[in-house]
Amino acid sequence: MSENVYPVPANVASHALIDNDTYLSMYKQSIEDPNAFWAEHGKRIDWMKPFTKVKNSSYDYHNVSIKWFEDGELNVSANCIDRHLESRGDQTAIIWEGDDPSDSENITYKQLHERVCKLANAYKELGVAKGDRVILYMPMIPEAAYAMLACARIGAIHSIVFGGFSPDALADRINGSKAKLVVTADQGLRGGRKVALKTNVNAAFEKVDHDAKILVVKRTGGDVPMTDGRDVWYDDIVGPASADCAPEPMNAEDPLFILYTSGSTGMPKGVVHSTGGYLVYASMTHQYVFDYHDGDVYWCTADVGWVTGHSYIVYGPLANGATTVMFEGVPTYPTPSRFWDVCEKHKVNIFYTAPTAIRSLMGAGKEHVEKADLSSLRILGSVGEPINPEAWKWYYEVVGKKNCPIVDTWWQTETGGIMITPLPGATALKPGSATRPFFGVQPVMLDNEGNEISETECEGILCIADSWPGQMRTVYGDHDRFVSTYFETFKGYYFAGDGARRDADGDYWITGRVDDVINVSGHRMGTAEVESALVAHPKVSEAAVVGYPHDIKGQGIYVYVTLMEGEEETEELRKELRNWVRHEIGPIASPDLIQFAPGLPKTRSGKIMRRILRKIAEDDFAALGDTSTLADPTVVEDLIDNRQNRD
Ligand code: 6R9
Repeated sequence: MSENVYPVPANVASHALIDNDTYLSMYKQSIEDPNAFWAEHGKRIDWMKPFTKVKNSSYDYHNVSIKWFEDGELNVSANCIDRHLESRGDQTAIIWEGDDPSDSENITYKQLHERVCKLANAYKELGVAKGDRVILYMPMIPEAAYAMLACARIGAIHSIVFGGFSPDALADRINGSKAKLVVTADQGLRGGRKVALKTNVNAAFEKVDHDAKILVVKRTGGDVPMTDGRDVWYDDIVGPASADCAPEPMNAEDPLFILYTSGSTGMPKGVVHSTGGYLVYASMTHQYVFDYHDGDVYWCTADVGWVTGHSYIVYGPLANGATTVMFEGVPTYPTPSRFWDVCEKHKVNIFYTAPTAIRSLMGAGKEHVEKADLSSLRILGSVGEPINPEAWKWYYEVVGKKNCPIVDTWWQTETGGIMITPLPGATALKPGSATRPFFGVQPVMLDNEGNEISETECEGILCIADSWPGQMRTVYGDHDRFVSTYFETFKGYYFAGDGARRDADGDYWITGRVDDVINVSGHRMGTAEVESALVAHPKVSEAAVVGYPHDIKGQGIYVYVTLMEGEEETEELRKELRNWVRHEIGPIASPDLIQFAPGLPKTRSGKIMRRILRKIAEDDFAALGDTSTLADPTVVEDLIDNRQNRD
């Protein structure tokens, strides 16, 4: 094992904010006396009314309640903008890098202030008030960040829907949150191709069940239909708006945003994040995990449609007065050198991306990396799925030239911020391990019966024993679902849905989901969602969806479908089903492999045995395990004979 441990590089250790002794003593205090620890660190942000209470949480299944800093008042946009104006008003807050390499813009904190205030006033003019919901369906342009911060400024709650989701998925979220306003662009631009955002919003509005307005940023100038009285061009209303807008004082526990995410059952849940605890946690993790120093240029390649974009493109970095890069394009356009060209162009010091991107760029060859001057890089980060050691080593050696630590950060939409991670100046690295908990985070390993495993070295289900400030507070409109999803399976713990291994040093290795959630290119998807889209097709009688190992995406989507009586199994129909799912959910849910299955393996009580389907999808049918409870064992032979993923 020892040859696979990478000590903290000396050049990083000598300047790092946190060394190992500091980590150990701060961690100890954060667990032994969370009230004292967070009372101190809660002051890292500005409060309009200081808090007097710190932690007030219960994981008791009958009474789950999570509150932090509950009597404090603050405003997130004031923390991300106003408080930096005096000291760094002319510093770049956002470096925007367009899809086209010749398109970029630096936005200072002063400019950010003016643009956010004007937009906040435009929101008010459109009838949006404190507590109202605003849906953002945006490309990666600076207006996406303005739109988030302007909501925070007036106390409106934003809910971002990733631009790759379909009109149906968008309509569900507009209706589910009863949003008053949708902010979008005429079209997005990714990899030289146009994304029909406004057209999708128009289609979604055919299903929207209440009155709402649409604010449209002109990005491409493409011809898009506008409806009088409902649709407004951004420049028409924001241009003349006043740049004076006082930030609304918000209670620490007021919701800042809702973000829909997939779970193992039913439709996506609206994860609700708070104002105070969330910002304290996002900003603190951003500073320490990335060892952020004043003046550093920091780039997180995520989309703002995912939680990573919320916490680590916008809220965490801006609360810290950082310079944050926002990238509109894709890693391979116009060439597979794009990421590295952008690092060179903006002299990026800290770079945070997903293993799926690393794997695909690794496949393109190291000459694309070596062309660029990457000497500015100091810290590398990974998020979204376990990083396989091969990709880790390539990232470390080819991109980081063996002197940039990789922080492999494990966390979730629900956790608001990073939970298990190395700290650059404190933690020895092991390729594939997220290593140790962040301050205030108490991971525990449980066996299948829910007993805590006391041995250090073990494998089990990863749960968290107590609350941390960034934790989600509820499922929007459905607190019971919050309780049953996260606190019922293992009473007294937050159940994350992941399995893990803990090694003899106490370092954590995340092994993947233990529920029916799959992770495709770092995007979370409930198999139930894809199944329900499939069975909505008139020719499908039954469907089962599982993940299978995929070289680039991490996991691919493997679909078993049973057709209605008399329907023919054709290539044509495969294509049709693939398009159907793209249309129902969005391109990210597009099935990779579709197997027609006259029968699915079921127990006598009618439950689909996914374990078997997973094995067949993995092309590992020699190890099917116990099949004695199958109602009809012959279906398995047919499934094996017709499997789609063979070597
Ligand atoms: C931030 C984010 C959460 C799920 C999570 C886990 C997987 C994320 C990981 C990781 C291993 C890492 N995951 N980071 N697995 N190592 N460093 O990705 O949020 O979209 O909600 O996904 O992603 O399975 O449970 P989200």
